Amino acid sequence: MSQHIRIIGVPIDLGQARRGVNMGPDAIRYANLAESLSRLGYQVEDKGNLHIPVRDTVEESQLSGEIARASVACYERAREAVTDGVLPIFLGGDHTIAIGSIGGVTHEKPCGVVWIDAHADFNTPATSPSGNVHGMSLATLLGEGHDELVNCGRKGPKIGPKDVVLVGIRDLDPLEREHLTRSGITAFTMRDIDEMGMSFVARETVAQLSHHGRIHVSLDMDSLDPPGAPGVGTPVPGGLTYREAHLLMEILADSNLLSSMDIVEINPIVDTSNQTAILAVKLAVSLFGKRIL
Ligand code: B3U
Ligand code: MN
Ligand code: MN
Repeated sequence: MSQHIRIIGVPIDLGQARRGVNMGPDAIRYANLAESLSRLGYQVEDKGNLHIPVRDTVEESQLSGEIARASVACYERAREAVTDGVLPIFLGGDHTIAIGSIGGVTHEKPCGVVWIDAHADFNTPATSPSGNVHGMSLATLLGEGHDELVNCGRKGPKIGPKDVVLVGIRDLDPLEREHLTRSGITAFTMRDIDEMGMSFVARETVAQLSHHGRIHVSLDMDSLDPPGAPGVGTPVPGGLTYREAHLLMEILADSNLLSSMDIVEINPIVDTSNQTAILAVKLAVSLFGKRIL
């Protein structure tokens, strides 16, 4: 695992309707991400933010085009990080950033993806009730969605259904649910976590993804239970507890396979005292840290 971490901010809020998620990167920086990772012994470099147009200046009809433009920029940064042998952490922004981050880190070779989310983000323009692109990010990465997004960085699907495991799922749209069932993707719902425990779910997740020798963690903060992480655009009750989320990070850390990460959907406007970003930083410390004993 690389001892050099590169922070890349992607302040995009074009994939959903609520303003504020574009301030996520600064909220996470303010919660001391870089200092916390330095304390673990990493060399940490902050590359600042990608330039993303302000929501109010973008016409509705131009949204997917602008998201595509941002995704290509993010893709190039992700690809460059892999070439440079550093471990990139992408700070959202909404979950559309994963189109570019995961696209870019898989430019040369595939990697496993752990998608931690209350939602599956497996809508397509045909199944989505909202039309919001952040609810389509994973389907886009598997090759279904707006053409300019599916073909961002390189043509076609970026990952296959066996390359990704979903954890924390509890809110699916009806057609999205059918689409996910047909896809063959492994999804651990909150019910699975309740019944089998996070320890089993996390170990199964690693077992399914370890063959690629590299794991990307895409952490949507709405996977957490809203009382501990209120600063998200679409909170859903019944999420991961503090302890479940940390145990997941710790078991992923034990794999020694972590190669990149997204932290997405933090909205400081609806948060209190930046607690959602503070929690995200604690989770990143568990993900990149060593066992306590
Ligand atoms: N599935 C819904 C809601 C949603 C997806 N991702 C988030 N919310 N954060 C949709 O709009 O596709
Ligand atoms: Mn998401
Ligand atoms: Mn979500």
